[in-house]
Amino acid sequence: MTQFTLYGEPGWGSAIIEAQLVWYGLPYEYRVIGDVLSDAAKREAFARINPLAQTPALVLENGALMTESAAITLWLAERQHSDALVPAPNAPERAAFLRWLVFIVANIYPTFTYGDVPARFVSVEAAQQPFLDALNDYAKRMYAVMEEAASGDGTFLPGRFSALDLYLGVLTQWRPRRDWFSAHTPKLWAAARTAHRVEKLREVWSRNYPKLEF
Ligand SMILES: N[C@@H](CCC(=O)N[C@@H](CS)C(=O)NCC(=O)O)C(=O)O
Repeated sequence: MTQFTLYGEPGWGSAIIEAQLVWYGLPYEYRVIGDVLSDAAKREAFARINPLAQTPALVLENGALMTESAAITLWLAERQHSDALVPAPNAPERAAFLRWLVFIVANIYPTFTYGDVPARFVSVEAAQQPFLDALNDYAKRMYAVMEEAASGDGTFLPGRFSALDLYLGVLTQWRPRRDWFSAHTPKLWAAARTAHRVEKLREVWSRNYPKLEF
């Protein structure tokens, strides 16, 4: 029985939530939103579901809409009564998990919101490339901060897999691209690779990143 509807686009942020639905074995229907960054009609249609026209957007069993990947991540773990991807409230690594989950969505994800189509935020054409360059430099600085905090154990948190590794599995497919991550943030890249190699997620990764090698 289909319980959830995930509005997504292959390769985009919906992959973070798709991986979790599959991890927990939750049936879902996947509705493709299309390239809402470049197609105005698709954007308008999707904005009728999520006013921000952003994915992930998840319709729950009771018909309520949930957006914001970090909120969905926390909610799914609570629903499943599982600490497999989200450390339990009393776990020693809970504080670090929450810190870095919010760090990603507050500091890194917005560089895509503003950078994917710079003209939406910077009307002067000549200023768009410098704006994009500054955003990309900023994102690199944020990743360097995360690299400092990463465990180096092959997962972001010391000694345990978590949803942070799923985020890294997705984020490292985006700007500044996987070669940059493997060269400059090897601990983050190793955590991403650990996520890519989770057997039950193999199909999710292949659907979203057909060129990904395992
Ligand atoms: N804060 C949101 C960000 C979601 C987001 O920006 N998603 C991108 C795709 S990776 C998107 O749909 N962008 C379309 C847009 O911003 O117009 C989250 O964490 O879920």
